[in-house]
Amino acid sequence: MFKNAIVKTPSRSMINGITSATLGQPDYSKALIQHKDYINALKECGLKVTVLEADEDFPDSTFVEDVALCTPHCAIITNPGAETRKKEIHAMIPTIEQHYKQIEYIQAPGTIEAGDIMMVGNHYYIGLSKRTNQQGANQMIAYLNKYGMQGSMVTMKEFLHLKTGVNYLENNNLLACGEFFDKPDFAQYNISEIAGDEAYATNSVWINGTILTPKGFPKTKLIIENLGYKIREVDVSEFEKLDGGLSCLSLRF
Ligand code: CIR
Repeated sequence: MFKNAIVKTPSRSMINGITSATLGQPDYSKALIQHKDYINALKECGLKVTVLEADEDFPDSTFVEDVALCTPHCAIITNPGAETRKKEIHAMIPTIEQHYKQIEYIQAPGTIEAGDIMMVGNHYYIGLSKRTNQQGANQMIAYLNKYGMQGSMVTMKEFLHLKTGVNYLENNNLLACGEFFDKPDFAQYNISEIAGDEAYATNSVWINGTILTPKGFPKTKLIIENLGYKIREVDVSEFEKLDGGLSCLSLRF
């Protein structure tokens, strides 16, 4: 079970965030409303939410998931692969220090963004994406081992981050899209395939028994319902315009 979440208010500069999407520029006022509802959803799942102030210097800094991995035993501050995102870690460290005694740091030339890390119990899958390299993954696995956890690397080429295309919903259930559907790494799980036209909804998140899922993806919603979960839909259309999914908007621990 998770107890805490950290989120960060979107900045006005988010309209200049990195994106590969062709959905147009985000509407800032709408993004703020959606972000508030996201916070409400986290609270409904029983989390105590720390809300960090917006930081205009970093357009993508609302996607806090990428800058730290918060495990039950330690937190690991990442070294984001995107040049414009590297310094986002500095504003996050003091907040992490309030929650963790054991904090580790990924060092260059290692890069890693925690959107590439999927937790399954004590095991962490690490996607080797354009943002996460092998040195970063090796450092991460060494830290996980130091605290009694395990990690393994997953090759990938289609998605921005690992969790853009695959997510663990607990109880052995996995949502997977595209290249991740038949990856041997995940063969042991009960995999539900998410259709290409709903790929964005693969990034649905288990929080204390409820699944947060993006609004507007009926086929995925049905799949999750049929797996027996309670669902909370959240409209995150303005973050989708920046390739950001539900999980990216919070650290949960
Ligand atoms: C980026 O490209 O870094 C942001 N626009 C989106 C980050 C999304 N984060 C995630 O999937 N964990």
